[in-house]
Amino acid sequence: MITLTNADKAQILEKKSLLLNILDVDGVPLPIVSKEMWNKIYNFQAKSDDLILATYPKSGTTWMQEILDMIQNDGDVAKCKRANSLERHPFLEISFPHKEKYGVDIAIEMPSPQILKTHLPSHLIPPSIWKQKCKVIYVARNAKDCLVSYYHFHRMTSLLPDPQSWEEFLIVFLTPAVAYGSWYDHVKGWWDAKDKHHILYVFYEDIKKNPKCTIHKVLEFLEKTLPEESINKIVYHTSFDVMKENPMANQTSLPSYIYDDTISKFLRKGMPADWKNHFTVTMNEKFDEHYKKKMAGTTLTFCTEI
Ligand code: PPS
Repeated sequence: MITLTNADKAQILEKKSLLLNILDVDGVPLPIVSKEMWNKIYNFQAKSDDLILATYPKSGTTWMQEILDMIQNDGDVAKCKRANSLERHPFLEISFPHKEKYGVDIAIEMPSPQILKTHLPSHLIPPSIWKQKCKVIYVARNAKDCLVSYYHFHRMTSLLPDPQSWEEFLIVFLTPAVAYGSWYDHVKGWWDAKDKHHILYVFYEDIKKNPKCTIHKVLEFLEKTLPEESINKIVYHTSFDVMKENPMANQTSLPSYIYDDTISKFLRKGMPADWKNHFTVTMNEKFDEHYKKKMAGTTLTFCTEI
């Protein structure tokens, strides 16, 4: 099924052209309204104390955002409930239809130190981020769970096209005709970038396995210390079950025409290996074959279950 026929490709290209506000930048489909807006994003002037949170979509961005906000606010839960996570940290390249301002415009106005969220691949990051030697935290999640989560996200959001069937979306993901392009290029690009820049590369599965250990790594990277009591509070407040009930983190405050959580929740399953509930044996074999080819030659490895 993953072997693409010409008819498959034509169908996918047709779907790609149906994506709303998708701009092809250097071969990567980005959900950006215009070339002018892209120029503004690419020329964004970062400040040296901006902290960048970069991820491929559905890799645990919102989770790490909550962890970072809790760290920045010394474990003060009330402060972290000051606004929806989308308001707390500008999303560099995104404009939400219910908002007047673009992420980059909010970022320009936001007082320092700020946390900036992005799904951009490493080679499309505004160069000022590297020039200012900003710290970057990259969260990566295994491809199978990312794909499943992205599929359900496409179902529930009007920002992205209808994924059609699960089988069809799997092909679209691998083509790759999804927003932000290839998962492989994204995770490998950032993996290579970590040797040249100030990047902490974190895995979703590791946070799940041992959240405290990841929080310690993040603290060390940020050159910050917190009392054990605050760290315990962060572990609790950022656990899936607690975040799921937190309206400032679970995205239920967004209009339902943007995120329709009667179709699928934004905080949906929150665990590794949900792919097992979606992949057939044949799909899995084909996927593994494709994966092996694409990941050949990299030292980057992932856990697909914990
Ligand atoms: S987005 O739209 O790209 O910003 O989405 P993102 O936040 O990167 O990813 C959403 C998935 O992360 C899961 N999530 C969590 N998992 C475990 N623990 C916590 N606290 C947590 N918070 C968010 C969320 O449930 C989505 O994954 P799925 O597999 O769909 O549940």
